[in-house]
Amino acid sequence: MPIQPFGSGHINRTFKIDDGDLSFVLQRVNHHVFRKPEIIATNIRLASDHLKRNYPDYLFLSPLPSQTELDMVYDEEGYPWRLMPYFKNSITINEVGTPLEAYEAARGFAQLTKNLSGCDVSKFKPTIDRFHDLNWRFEQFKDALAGAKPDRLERATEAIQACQDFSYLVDEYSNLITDGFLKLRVMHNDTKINNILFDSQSRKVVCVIDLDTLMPGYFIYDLGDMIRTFVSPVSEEEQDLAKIIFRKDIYDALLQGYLSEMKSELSEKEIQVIPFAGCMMTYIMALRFLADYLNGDIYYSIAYEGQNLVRATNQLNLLEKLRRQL
Ligand code: GN1
Ligand code: MG
Repeated sequence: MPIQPFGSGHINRTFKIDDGDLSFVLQRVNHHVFRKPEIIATNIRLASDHLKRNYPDYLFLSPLPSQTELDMVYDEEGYPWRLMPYFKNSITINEVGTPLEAYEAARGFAQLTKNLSGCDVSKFKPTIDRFHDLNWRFEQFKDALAGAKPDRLERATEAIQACQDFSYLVDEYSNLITDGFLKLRVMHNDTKINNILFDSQSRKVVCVIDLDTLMPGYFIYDLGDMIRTFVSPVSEEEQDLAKIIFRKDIYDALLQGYLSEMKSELSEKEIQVIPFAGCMMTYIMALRFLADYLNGDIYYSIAYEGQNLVRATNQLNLLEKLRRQL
């Protein structure tokens, strides 16, 4: 049975299996990152039950049960594995090409949040604690700075300075959370463009994928990560900073698609913080990539030396451009 590496995730290991007419996606969950993988399974189960009851036609990607009816099977090293269906004629993209793609993808993520709005959010547990808590990520960045080797500090001087210059966003975030008007919802929490499956012909959304971080959160996390990954024509891997631009038509289409599902769910005050969402999520990724570079690349997988610094620099450049526009 042919098995080959698949996808572009930074954390789990993913394979595609072809078995005659049928294909599957096999995934080894990184239990160093997801310390309690069973929480992933429970959250997905809760969401899936709710969706089956209330939106039977909605396509939600649950793992296939094992022979013993388990969602995940552990290997001798303690890694959980799971199997998912692979949809023929479906594709993922790493950059948004057209406003229609932005509209469709944003609508897809928004529909998930909307369809889950009737769930009891208190039953969902965090699969990673304080995942998008900007205060926490800034603390981790400071710890990484304190423990970094001199050569890495030296190479990252500019990026470190930029991260410090943008730290007023941490205060804005804290104030927002303290104000308490952001509603806690069940969010996807990893809404980058390549976590949407498109039909290769119609370019309509088939379903959202990568549900590891389906857990309580605020809408700014999902909308912000879409802004972060949709508006620029190049991905977070791009080294040529001149290619990073803010595409207003894509931004507008993204918001239209998102609000076509979520407008009725959001309060006036929530709508007002939409521009902050994109900046906050871009900043959090800059901090996370830079902290990982300073820590010696222990979290995100890298293909070449210095890749996490490249990613951080890319995100800081995007952040500057977002700040000018939003
Ligand atoms: C990680 O592994 P992947 O590519 O699904 C990360 C996300 C980041 C993303 C940046 C659990 O996602 O938070 O936005 O990289 N996931 C985790 O590409 O840390
Ligand atoms: Mg992910």
